[in-house]
Amino acid sequence: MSAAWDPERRLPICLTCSHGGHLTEMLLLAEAFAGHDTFYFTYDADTTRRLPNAHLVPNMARNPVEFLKNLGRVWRLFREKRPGLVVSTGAEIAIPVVLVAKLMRIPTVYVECGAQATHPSVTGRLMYWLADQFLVQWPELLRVYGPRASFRGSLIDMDAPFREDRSAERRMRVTLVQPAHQSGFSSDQPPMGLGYIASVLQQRGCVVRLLDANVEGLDALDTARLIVQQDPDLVGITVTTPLAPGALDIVRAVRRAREKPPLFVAGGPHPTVLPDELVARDAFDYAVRAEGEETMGELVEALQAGSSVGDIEGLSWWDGVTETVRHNPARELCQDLAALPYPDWSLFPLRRYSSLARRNDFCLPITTSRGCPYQCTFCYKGVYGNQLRMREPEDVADEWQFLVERYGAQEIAVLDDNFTMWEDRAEAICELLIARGLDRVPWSTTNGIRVDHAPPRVLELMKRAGCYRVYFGIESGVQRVLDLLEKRIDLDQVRAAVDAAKAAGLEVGGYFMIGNVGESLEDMDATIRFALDLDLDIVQFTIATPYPGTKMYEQVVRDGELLIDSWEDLASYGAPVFKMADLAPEDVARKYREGLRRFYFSPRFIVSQFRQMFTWTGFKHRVLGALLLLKMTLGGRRAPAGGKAGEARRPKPDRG
Ligand code: B12
Ligand code: SF4
Repeated sequence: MSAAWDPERRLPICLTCSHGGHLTEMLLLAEAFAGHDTFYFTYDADTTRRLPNAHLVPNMARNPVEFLKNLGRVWRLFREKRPGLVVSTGAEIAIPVVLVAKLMRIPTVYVECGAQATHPSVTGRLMYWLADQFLVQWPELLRVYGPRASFRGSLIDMDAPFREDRSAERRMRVTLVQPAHQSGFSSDQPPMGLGYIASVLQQRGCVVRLLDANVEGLDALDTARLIVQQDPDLVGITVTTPLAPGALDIVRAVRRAREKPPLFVAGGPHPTVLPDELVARDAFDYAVRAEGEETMGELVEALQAGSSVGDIEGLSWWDGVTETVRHNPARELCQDLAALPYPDWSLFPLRRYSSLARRNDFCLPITTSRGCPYQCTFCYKGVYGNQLRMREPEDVADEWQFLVERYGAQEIAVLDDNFTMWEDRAEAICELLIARGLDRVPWSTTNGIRVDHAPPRVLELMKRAGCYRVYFGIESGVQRVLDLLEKRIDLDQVRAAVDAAKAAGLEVGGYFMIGNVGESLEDMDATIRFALDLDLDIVQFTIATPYPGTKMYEQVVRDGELLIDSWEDLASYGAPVFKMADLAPEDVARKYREGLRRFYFSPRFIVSQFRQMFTWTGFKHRVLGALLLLKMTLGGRRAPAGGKAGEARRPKPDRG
């Protein structure tokens, strides 16, 4: 650091970045220099426009005229502001800034937190040469980065090594992957489980990359090709049941391509319920069962130390000596959710996600609790269990604020199974959102809340705190079916909750299932009528689907017939996947389409959409939604030819 530097003295400081690719770092820098008068010099872009005190200039890439103009702009700016320090992250934009700073004898610091640490570009090298200090990690930042700090980069200035420098160490390279859905329809949302795992790995010194094959539209072979190119030491794949065949395809393709393949770890619902399906000599080396943070952390520590994995709770692994799958004892549920790091969204292609169920495309998720004490027969709860664990309101509001301020999230999706279960806590969270001005950012409870935990005062406060829509898990309009599903709600509670939410000014969405175990044709009709009679803005009908590990799955395997050829078929929204007693698959498919058609093609719904067409996202979502509905209601997917339940339990063999 320059001799003139005194952190106690209040200084004007110029922070420079290019298009906001370094936005996270720039905001962290501002935080690190809190107490000084910081201002930004950046390119004019969507991301940078949100920065406070920003001087926005046109992009000068390959434009010498703009380069010269920027020299003039910086000169005038610095004459006016007289900065005591210039700190830059982006290389190209920093060149005129640092040149002028040199002329004006202002100390300059170059902070590079990305790949340039190991592979500096030409402009990066020029910056190292120009700047007084060439830091890719900055001691000041330790305070705001927390434990991640010492791993985010390394010191380039070898003559004055920073004592936390880890650049010489061999760090484990990890690629985290979400496979693409190979069939069915699903909206694109960032996989939060991988976000948590990424943060845990970075805390342990790993270099983490993320590949969301789903949002990038990559099939198994292309995903494998990219993994081979990245050449990681370890690949972690998130696996729900329908993703299991695709995940295995990826692993086997990488294994075929590499003489010395990386280690493969599966995590998520499917490895939790059926680890034996994934762990094998030619497949995954490890399966992390249930919550993954602690287990994965201990696994990479053991791998880095070369020690045994035999004691790591929650882990299943391939034992090459006995050629068997070993299952270590289960791990206790995490009791201190506040101790978990926030998911690292900076690794995700955030601008690529989009969901028709949101108002804004740039929406980030949050979970404020884990677990659920209910036992609905269709719901898989192997990951988070029956014990409800709630985060403190302050902790929730802190992460919420972080998502809005650091990433610029335009909407928040609450993914909890039970956001309002403790009503006082939900109210306290809402109060904090209002107090911190976060009520300006719209949010919704996308995974549904229970109708028996939706009193008017909570709903009203949610609305005031920025919530625009609640979804309720209603499932059926027939009490007998609700009882069979062990939902533990009644139809009066449904009506009361929907009315209360509408009265609070919220949009209301209802989740319904058609073709449940024990349901008759009349029951399905009654459910559709019930859904139409409620004052709902959105409905989602799904065909009841038994996932392994649920009571419904046991019922179907015991008393009926699964009609699937592969686990992939369980991602279908349009085709029945089981046959049972009087429940004919053709009737279920017909009623499913009828429900959608009668709700979405009703004049009331169509008229209600007009006022939402006046924004670009609103218009786009409605056009895409209409196309999707046409596909689902007119075509639908034909029911699979069917195989025996026993055969269907195994995923398809590798398709090469
Ligand atoms: C949000 C959500 C979605 C979103 C986004 C999914 C996504 N890409 O992340 C959408 C709407 C797209 C969706 C779609 C589907 N979903 Co969904 N979804 C959820 C929900 C509500 C929250 C998921 C979440 O983010 N949780 C928070 C994160 C932190 O938890 P997590 O992902 O489980 O991750 C933890 C562990 O599993 C583990 N882990 C996860 N991945 C990895 C990877 C590694 C390497 C390691 C070590 C550990 C690890 O560590 C994480 C931290 O503890 C859950 C219910 C729930 N309570 O979890 C259902 C749930 C995951 N969905 C489910 C289902 C069935 C589906 C669909 C099949 C529905 C359909 N008919 O198409 C599709 C399949 C989509 C897919 N990617 O495979 C089931 C899964 C059952 C099963 N056996 O697979 C669940 C559990 C609902 C339920 N209770 O039955 N879903
Ligand atoms: S459906 Fe909802 S209430 Fe029922 S067990 Fe699952 S998370 Fe709990």
